[in-house]
Amino acid sequence: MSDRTSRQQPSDLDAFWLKEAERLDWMTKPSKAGNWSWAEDDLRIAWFEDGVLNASVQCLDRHVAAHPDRTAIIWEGDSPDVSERITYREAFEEVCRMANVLKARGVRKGDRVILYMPMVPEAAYAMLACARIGAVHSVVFGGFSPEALASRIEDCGATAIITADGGRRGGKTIPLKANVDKALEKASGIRLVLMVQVTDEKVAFEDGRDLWWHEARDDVTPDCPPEPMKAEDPLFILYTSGSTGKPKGVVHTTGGYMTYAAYTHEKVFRVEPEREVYWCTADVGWITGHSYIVYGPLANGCTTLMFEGVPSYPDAGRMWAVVEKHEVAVLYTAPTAVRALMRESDELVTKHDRSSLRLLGSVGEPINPEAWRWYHEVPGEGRCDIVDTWWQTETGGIMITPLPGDPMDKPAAATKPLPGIVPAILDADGKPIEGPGEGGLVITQSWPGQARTVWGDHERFVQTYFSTYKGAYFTGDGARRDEDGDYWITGRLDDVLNVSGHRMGTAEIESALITHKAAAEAAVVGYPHDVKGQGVHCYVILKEGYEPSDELALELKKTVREEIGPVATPDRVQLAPGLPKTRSGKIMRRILRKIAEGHPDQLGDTSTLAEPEIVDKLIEGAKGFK
Ligand code: 6R9
Repeated sequence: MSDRTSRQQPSDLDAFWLKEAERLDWMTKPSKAGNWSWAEDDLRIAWFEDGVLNASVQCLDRHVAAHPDRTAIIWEGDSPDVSERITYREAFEEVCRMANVLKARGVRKGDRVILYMPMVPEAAYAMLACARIGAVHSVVFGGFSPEALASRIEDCGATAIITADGGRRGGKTIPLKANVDKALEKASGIRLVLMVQVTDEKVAFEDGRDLWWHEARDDVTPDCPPEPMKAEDPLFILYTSGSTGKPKGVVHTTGGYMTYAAYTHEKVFRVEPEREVYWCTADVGWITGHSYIVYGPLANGCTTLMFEGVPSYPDAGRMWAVVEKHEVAVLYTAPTAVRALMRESDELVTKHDRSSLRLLGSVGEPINPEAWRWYHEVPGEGRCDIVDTWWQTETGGIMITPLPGDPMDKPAAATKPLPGIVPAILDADGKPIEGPGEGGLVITQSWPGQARTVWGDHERFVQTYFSTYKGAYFTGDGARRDEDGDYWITGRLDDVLNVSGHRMGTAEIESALITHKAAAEAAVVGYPHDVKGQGVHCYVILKEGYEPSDELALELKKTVREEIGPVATPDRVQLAPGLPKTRSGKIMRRILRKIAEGHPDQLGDTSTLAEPEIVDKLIEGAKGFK
């Protein structure tokens, strides 16, 4: 057993990262590592600047040369009767074909391509096909609404979309193409909609714009030379929620991101590529799907499992059935799935053979010790280590995590940073806390996987991450360091919710609510939820002339679904007579949070409120919720 506390940090970071970059196949090797400044007036981040490479080559060509017949992707369908194995050679050819189709339809290096896909192998092909020709992909989660899709198309100025007729999830069909059509009534600039046939959904077809993949793929060759990309050319944009305004298009570039995805995937999961099956249950619409279903595992030549469905279909034993069927060695999933499954009978787990399992991973939100223990004891039979990996869309890959072989004596601790990552905990004045203590979690030195900017709004990037603490990247999370120097993530310090591992801005949900004609004002807070981690509690003030009713509350929930997507559906809508505001008009969210959490006795000082009597009415109104 290795001793966690002695995890080695390199003394020369640049030399360390330059060495790590050697794990990639460069067309031109980089001669230097980092070139960055985190000064507010001169904020720039570059890694391996003079290197030239192509991300798809890392994931395909070099493995096709070395082991063409190794399985690259195991695809498990929504239906338990359907699965497929795709070799590195087959994946390579499909990616080249898709790249050629995009090229033939005028997609060029630097163009933005939106992917709105179900969890089918073509989603991975589409990402890699864009990478192959130097187009910048932006995957939009299939659970987002046409409105959310439209705003992302517009924000990044995309010219093409790759989608499917529909997606299958838990026995239901999601009308992806119909959603695209709706989005395109609002967003302009799209010249090509490439559509994969997945379901038998009837779809509209617009000649000249729409194209079926299965028809187009036969007109092109399975060979497409990779576009030479500078290390700092963008690889993808991924939209994520913050505490203010619309979601931000986080930009990741080629050389640094690929180095970091490959490095962390190997370091944390230690997959034996020629033997083991690795399964990350995320959706490709999230950063976890980017780094740990597609780019990391494929760069390392692993067999990555892609699951189309949900853990609860056809029953809550599905995850373990898949582990058994494909002899999965490493399972990487989210606490929300663990919590949902632990409510079911253990027999649904134990009736499946899990002897192939070696390592269990957790990501996306804090895992509570109870869920950690169940995950360790029941699915993991007490013999599989757990890696509870803390990281973010903006970090590109895993940052702070236990490693396999570490003592498993601190359930739910993030423990130590990976070699090369330098975190710190700062107090309210921005002073570093040495030794045990709690405060804001920052990273003090750049690393290759770091996001470079916000698409089209560098100033917002600077403001969001580098203005809270001078000269440090602020994560938005709080953390505690214990006597052994181990880190524990305490949760977001800003107005970002984490619902079932999905990041959501309270401001976004508030804006969605007030698009309803009856809503005058809204305030959204999170509250502890047994399965989702956090639930969404909305306080809505109605306009003159509207009366509170259950129907109106339901309509408001529906409005959020339509504006953002099903993932953001509020758990509770409280139609309230007013909001607790200070005399200067600032909403006191602390009070709203305490009420939603069911702790009206812990409101603290309410003397600065303009109308203190509102509080009692809010407490009364919240009593109806479980
Ligand atoms: C990878 C991903 C990032 C936020 C992050 C934090 C929370 C993620 C966590 C965790 C505690 C973990 N978070 N992993 N909190 N323990 N192991 O999830 O990216 O969607 O950008 O969310 O999620 O609050 O700041 P993203």
